[in-house]
Amino acid sequence: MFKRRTIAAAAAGLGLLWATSAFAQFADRTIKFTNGVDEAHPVSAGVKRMQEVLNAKTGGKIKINAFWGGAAGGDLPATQALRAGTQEMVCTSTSPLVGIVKELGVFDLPFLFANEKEADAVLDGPAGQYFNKKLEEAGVVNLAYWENGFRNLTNSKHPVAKVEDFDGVKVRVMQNNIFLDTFKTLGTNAVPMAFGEVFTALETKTIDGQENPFVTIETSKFNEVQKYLSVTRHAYTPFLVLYSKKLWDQLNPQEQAALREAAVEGQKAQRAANRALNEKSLASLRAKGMQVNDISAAEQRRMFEKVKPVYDKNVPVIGPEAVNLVLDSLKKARGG
Ligand code: TK8
Repeated sequence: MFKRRTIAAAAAGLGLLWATSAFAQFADRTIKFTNGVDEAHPVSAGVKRMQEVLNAKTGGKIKINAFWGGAAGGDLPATQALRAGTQEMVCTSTSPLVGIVKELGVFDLPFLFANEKEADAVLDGPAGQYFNKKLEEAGVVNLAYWENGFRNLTNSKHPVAKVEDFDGVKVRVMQNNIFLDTFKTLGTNAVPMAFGEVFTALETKTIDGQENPFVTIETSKFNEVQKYLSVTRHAYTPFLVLYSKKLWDQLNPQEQAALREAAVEGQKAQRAANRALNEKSLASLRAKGMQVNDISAAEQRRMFEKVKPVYDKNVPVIGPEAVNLVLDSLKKARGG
């Protein structure tokens, strides 16, 4: 009996030794990860998957500590914290980052992508790599492109179903000049504002409307303070999963590989969850009392015609290199 126990203890000891040495290249790390969306948003499915992969790859040594709903501040200040090396990770829309990487503005051009397949083809191909390089030069490493989704307008004033209906509606836009231009050109009174202030501004009627994907509208409960939803699908602004370059450079290659792999696995889970939820969110917003206005293809074309000057004005600001790269990828994706 005694002998058996000794053997068992010795075996357990060996196991422990093996486990320790198997993950010896990983330091114990807790990574701060922030974002603006609620925990109910599929970004959390992505983070959950990331953590599973990290557990398997690092024996649980790398842990993600996620802060939801802007609890740890907005995406732009977080991105600046990454650049300074005082925070590890943020999941952010590209749009508030155009002051850091102007080329990202291409994703703000209205009606650029028609569907998720086109977005994936651009983001997961050479164009995506191009933006990753620009981001890295600016002090942040993009581990993967996740999905926010196609953006749609909501407001509390009146139904918006055609171009003329935008007139005079006070709409919050992201802190981004192309969005500001687009919504001014459509006739709204556009106001740039950080995401964290939107719910209260809608509630107090400081603004009439905002624009975001169905899933974000529902998980951020905007339906509680918004009556009308217009299926405009006017932009697809990707989520970036960023890591501080300063802190990234302090990781060893195994740690970097584990994090990259986790973010890419997370991407699959996050996109799948987001896409599965998109139509459900629309149905649920309807069930919760929102009045939904579909935008006909003809009306969407009229909107596109109206915002064409936004392209003329902003393509030189974004830079033709980035724009052409994305347009070429799109052409390929469309089989042209
Ligand atoms: C969430 C934001 C948000 C974005 C916005 O952190 O600001 O409207 O669409 O979803 O990235």
